[in-house]
Amino acid sequence: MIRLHEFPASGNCYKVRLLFSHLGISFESVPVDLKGGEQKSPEFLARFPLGRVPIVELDNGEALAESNAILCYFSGGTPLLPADKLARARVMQWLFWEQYSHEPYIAVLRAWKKVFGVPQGREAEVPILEAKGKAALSTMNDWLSSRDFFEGGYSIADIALYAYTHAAEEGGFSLADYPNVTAWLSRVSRQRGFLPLK
Ligand SMILES: N[C@@H](CCC(=O)N[C@@H](CS)C(=O)NCC(=O)O)C(=O)O
Repeated sequence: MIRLHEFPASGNCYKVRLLFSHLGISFESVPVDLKGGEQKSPEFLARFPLGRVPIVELDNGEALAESNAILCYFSGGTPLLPADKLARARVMQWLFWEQYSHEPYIAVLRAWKKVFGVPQGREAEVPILEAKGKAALSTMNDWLSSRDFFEGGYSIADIALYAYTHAAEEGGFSLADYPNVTAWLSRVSRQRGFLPLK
């Protein structure tokens, strides 16, 4: 049985649960106590050196970290990761963009405001993250003005971007300002196997 090491409130872990549910992949959930720092314990790091969740352990004992790499691994050979070279690269484009230009702002603000609190001494970063998160939502809104999904049909690009976008209001963003994004969120929530973050 595949084991998913995860933290329930994490959008990065939610991506993997969404994918597994869509594809009908069974797994065992292994909770990791992020608030207690379990992911940085010597025992955890000895097994999973990247020290973050999600991590999947495969049936053969191999482990894989990084949410979007996990999405790629399990979606290979399915319509969620197109076979066409350009379409596949465009899906990757959005996966990389999500990690560099979206998640570091929208997910971090949500984590600070909703889960862990703003770390002491980092309050001045909040307006910067807000501005960069809004820029990311605008980029998505523009791209979605002429498309139903990020690349062709429903793909892992949509799963990766859905995870933190749909929860952006928990980080203080107003999704009503991005109508193409809210319409897309609704389309994603109607896909097979959809399940809420919690
Ligand atoms: N780029 C990684 C980010 C993983 C990540 O930041 N995970 C968070 C939970 S959402 C975590 O484990 N945080 C604990 C820590 O950084 O010590 C991915 O997409 O999987």
